[in-house]
Amino acid sequence: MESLTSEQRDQWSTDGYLHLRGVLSPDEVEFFNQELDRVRLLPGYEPGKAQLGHYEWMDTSKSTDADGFMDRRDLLNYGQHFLDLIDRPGLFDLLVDIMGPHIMLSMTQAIVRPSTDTFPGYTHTDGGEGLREIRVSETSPPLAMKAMYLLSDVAGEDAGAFTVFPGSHLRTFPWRRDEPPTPHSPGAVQLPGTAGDCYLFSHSLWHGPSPNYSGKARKTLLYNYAQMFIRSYDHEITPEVTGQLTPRQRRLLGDLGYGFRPGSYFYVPPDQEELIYQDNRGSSGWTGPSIVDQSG
Ligand SMILES: O=C(O)CCC(=O)C(=O)O
Repeated sequence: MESLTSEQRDQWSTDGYLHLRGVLSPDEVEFFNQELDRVRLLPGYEPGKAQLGHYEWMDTSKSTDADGFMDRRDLLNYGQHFLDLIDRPGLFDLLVDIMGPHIMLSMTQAIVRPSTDTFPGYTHTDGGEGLREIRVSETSPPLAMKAMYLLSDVAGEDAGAFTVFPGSHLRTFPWRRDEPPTPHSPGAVQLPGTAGDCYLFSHSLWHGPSPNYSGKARKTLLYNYAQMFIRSYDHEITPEVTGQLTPRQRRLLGDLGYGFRPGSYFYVPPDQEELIYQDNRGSSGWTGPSIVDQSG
């Protein structure tokens, strides 16, 4: 399997994120952009009137504006190509190099951030207030992290950039509920990017979208991973998707190879490392080039 270069390892440890360039090919970027336009018209989990961070099953068939806001969860049933991204060759190797092999997929999400002057951006850690207070050391694998695939070019200030506070995953961050940090608070870095790039970042890193005044929507796909004992925030594997998954993908979705028993996930199954480290290239249908060219 591929592993981080020493430069990438240093950046991950110090900054809490990596910017990988050209992970998706231009054809794949176009394809996934069209997929997001298609998925938007299908019912699915979207934010509604539920508590912050909770999603409701919505009939979205009337939301035809392809550049309007979308925050869709549970992508795996929308097609094989969403399954294939679970352990994208090349990228997944780096993820395992960062997290170790005892992991599972914890969430999938597609976000469209429209150009608008009504959204000021949003800055947070993932995993909520709990994980915000837990900062593993720079020599430890993270408890949880995200791969965020950029499907749009992002250039300039306040164009919907992924915005980070480098190193904030390691230190006490001065946040107040009544005056939360913003994409313009001291230390914020708006990351420009090209469609096809992927950002890897720790859940403990303060981050979020900048406002988007660019005149065009910014689209992304997000795949989250967690140490297996943390488990998934999404649904269990559904009958529709199980048949199309490789053994490694099944394991990443929480199939331990036996029926659940109290204590399952406490220890990983004995074949965990064998499954995670195996090269699935042939079986996932992947035919593209291997990545990775990373720069800060
Ligand atoms: O939309 C973005 O730029 C960031 C998304 C985000 O903050 C998240 O996935 O936690």
